[in-house]
Amino acid sequence: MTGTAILTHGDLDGITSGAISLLAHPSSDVYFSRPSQIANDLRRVARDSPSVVVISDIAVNVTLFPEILRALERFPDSTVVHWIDHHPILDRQREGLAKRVDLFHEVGPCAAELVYRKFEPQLPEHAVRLALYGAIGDYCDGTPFAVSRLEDYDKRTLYLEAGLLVQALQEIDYRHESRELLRALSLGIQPSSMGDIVALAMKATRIEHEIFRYVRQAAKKHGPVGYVIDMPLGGYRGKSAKFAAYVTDSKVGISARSSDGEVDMSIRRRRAEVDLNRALQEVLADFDGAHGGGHPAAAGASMSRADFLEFVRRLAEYVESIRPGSTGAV
Ligand SMILES: [Mn+2]
Repeated sequence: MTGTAILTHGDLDGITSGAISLLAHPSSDVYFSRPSQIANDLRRVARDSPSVVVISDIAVNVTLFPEILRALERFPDSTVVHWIDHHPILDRQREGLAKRVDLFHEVGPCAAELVYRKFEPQLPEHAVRLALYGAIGDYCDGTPFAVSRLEDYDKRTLYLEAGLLVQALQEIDYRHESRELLRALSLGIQPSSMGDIVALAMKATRIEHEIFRYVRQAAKKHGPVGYVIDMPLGGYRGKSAKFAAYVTDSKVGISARSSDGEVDMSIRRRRAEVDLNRALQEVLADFDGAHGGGHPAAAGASMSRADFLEFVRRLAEYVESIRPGSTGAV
């Protein structure tokens, strides 16, 4: 089999990463995945014995790590597996992964920047714009690469184009429509020329303003943590977590949604040095069946609904214990 496969995340950084990988490996099969699903998805892709697999913007989940390694073993030795990511990773997992995959990992840049740098010699000129959209989408636009490449254009225009994508993605079904978007981006079509994307971006922006008003009156506060739970509208999780921090004048904001006795949340920090990924590793260890993680400034978690308020209390304690100048290292 000589086919190639791309597995990437469904957010803007993931979509642009996938679009750049597609430019480097034309006519690949494209799949959207996520940390909790990557082992299953790899097992499925391994059945086709592809010659090349590119995995991008998928964090390595600590609990599922052995399953990921087992899934990777199913590929023939001849399959080249690229794993390109920017989420924090433990040393022993980095070593374990690197035994089977070509691992390109840095914390700081977005995944799209890394995919671009990895495949740059094979890429057309417009791919750099996709890397910059990914960087803007993931708040990773301060890297030396992003700063210098933004200067090659009028960066205000790039922010508009990236902003249209960020907003439209709030309203897009990520499996179906995102695949079309990924292909359109790889073809070099600009977001401002995609009528449906522009319309969705405007709709999402109006909804976002409504959500801000809602969070302002509904958010609750516990110490340095502001939170909102079960907003009348789904989605907009990262944005409403930020709003919850701001409107309660807190260092950390949470936007949570409960269903079937479980609660799932996005967590963001505001003017705080706390490393949210590290905070979650510490705090979640005490809650049965809870899991979560992500980046220092943006993370997610899920747990039993019954544990939510206790989790907020414990997280508040943790945030209060962080001294200025430290990030939570022990
Ligand atoms: Mn990312």
